[in-house]
Amino acid sequence: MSLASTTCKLMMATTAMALAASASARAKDFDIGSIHISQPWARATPKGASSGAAYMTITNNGTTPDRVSCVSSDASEQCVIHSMTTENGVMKMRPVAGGLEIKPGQTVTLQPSGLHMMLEHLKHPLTAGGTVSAKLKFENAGTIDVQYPIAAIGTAAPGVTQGGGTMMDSHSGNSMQMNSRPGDTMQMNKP
Ligand SMILES: [Cu+2]
Repeated sequence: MSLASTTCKLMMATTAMALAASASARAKDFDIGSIHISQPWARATPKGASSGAAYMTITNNGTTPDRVSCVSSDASEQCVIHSMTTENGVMKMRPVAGGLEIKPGQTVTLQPSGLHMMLEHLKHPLTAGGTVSAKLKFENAGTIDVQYPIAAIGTAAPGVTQGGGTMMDSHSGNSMQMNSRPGDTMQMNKP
């Protein structure tokens, strides 16, 4: 767990930018049954990282709750949906037991510092410009393969045009909600 959590801390570095960026959806959307998946993306991993993360927005347009879990990924030996919480100023993540519930009419967003798909035991680094494929299983809607375009390590969100802007390189850690206490793990925000 320690290796994975280190990766998560690194990923949180750009949370503020991810939230601030209006991500234009260049990624392909996916539909299965009454489930709609938009903005799938993954973050490139630094050399030697044992795990990476992927994100997306899931909407349940149906009338019954559904539960999603990650079955497998082509880039890692394991794929698990994690939740992330703050306990005493320290971020902790744990597997979402029994699948992530999406209620009728609900939209759930997996994003840095929140719910995410953890790609554990990477077979190879996640390289910017590439794609990760993962198999998701919805209890009701069924199973679907989703492609996650890989954004650069310092990137906030997919499809955000660089346009010469360098906001993604800034480390405005103070704008992170959970980065309130000096010395806590959130200070480790430089990849
Ligand atoms: Cu995780």
